[in-house]
Amino acid sequence: MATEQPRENRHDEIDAILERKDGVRETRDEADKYTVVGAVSRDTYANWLTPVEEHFVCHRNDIPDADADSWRVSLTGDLEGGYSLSELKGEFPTVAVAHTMECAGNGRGQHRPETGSVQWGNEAAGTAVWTGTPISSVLHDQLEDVADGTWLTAIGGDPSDGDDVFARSIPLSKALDDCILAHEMNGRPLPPEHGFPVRMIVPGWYGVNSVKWVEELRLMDTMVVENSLDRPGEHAYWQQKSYRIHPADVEPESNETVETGDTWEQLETGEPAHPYAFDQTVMSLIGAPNGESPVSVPDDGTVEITGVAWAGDDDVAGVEVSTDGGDTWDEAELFGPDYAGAWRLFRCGWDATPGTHVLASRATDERGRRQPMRISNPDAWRDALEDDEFPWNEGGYAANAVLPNAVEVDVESP
Ligand SMILES: Nc1nc2c(c(=O)[nH]1)N[C@H]1C(S)=C(S)[C@@H](COP(=O)(O)O)O[C@H]1N2
Ligand SMILES: [Mo]
Repeated sequence: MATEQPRENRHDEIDAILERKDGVRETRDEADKYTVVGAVSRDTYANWLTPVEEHFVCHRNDIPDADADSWRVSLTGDLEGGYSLSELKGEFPTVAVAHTMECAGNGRGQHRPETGSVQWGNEAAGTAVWTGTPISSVLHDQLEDVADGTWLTAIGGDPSDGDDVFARSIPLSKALDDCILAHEMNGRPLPPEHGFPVRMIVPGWYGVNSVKWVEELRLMDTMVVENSLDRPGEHAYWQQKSYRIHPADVEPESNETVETGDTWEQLETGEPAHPYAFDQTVMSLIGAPNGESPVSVPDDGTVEITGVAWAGDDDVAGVEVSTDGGDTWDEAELFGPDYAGAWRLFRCGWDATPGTHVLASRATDERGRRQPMRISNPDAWRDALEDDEFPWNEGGYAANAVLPNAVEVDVESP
């Protein structure tokens, strides 16, 4: 199957991206399939806005050679028609949304034993302001009599070197709530690797849902399953097989629908048995100190620890910071911009003493769900959450454990 083959072009793509973006570096991909670069430094997580140069990139197929003038987004399934890029820009309101994009595989490299594929540490997250056209405006005049439980499937125009189609479905309710077809990133035209000329942005949901190079939006009674689409090839790989959270040696079942897009709720309830990577689980990262160079204590003795915390569709309720590797915790202060779907900055003063210290952060969302301390062993799947562990899973998805993201900091004597 296509998705198992190494991809020739990925190294050329990565080299070209590294030339344009000096704030990212290549990430190890065991299978040599993905174009993957991630944030060079934790400094990215000491700031609210991620410059394009520092924003990670992740995709499986070759970047399509797109012409903005002839690109079209067709509306299919229970929809009809379609729009060129200039029609999308000209016929509908333009909005901007702030979105923290995190690859569902962020933290995969923290799984022991290793899970294969892309070995992300914590460098696959970033917050950008995306400009584009609201899905609710594009679909507005075609949505009379639409039933609850309808799904919207976005299909990428990236040519697959096998036969899988990059198609991802989200509940129509989410699409109408806050999703956009984006054509700018941080006020600049969309770079090719981020989806030029037009991509979905699904605020607060894992990156895989934000389909790049969108060429078709399809309204359906179910999420995409095999034979859902009017085109050749395998349709459901990216929705039903890949990006599912499951223990070792399991092939997840295909579902036509699920009750909730809340990934954590699916994990907790076991419904469906193998959750989908939809909205992002509660997570935080310390950005400063970055652990790369020693810290000198300022005259007043207090070092400020700064980081970011996010929780998908939910708000971050609070963040705790530890300076002793997770033994004791202090409450941090949330500050700065507060947009749904985007991370919050946090800060906490630290009376630093000379020596080596392990700093960690732990966020809780508005529903009281807190980041677990570590990733479980592979056989602890079902009980993991109760033991304050994130369930090791074969794809390495949705990991949000505290300790693997801790940062070791040397404090110099004055
Ligand atoms: N068409 C298409 N869209 C895609 C992908 C892809 O392979 N093809 N990769 C997805 C994944 S896994 C992620 S994490 C995000 C990354 O978006 P970025 O590269 O702009 O950061 O794009 C998503 N959209
Ligand atoms: Mo991803």
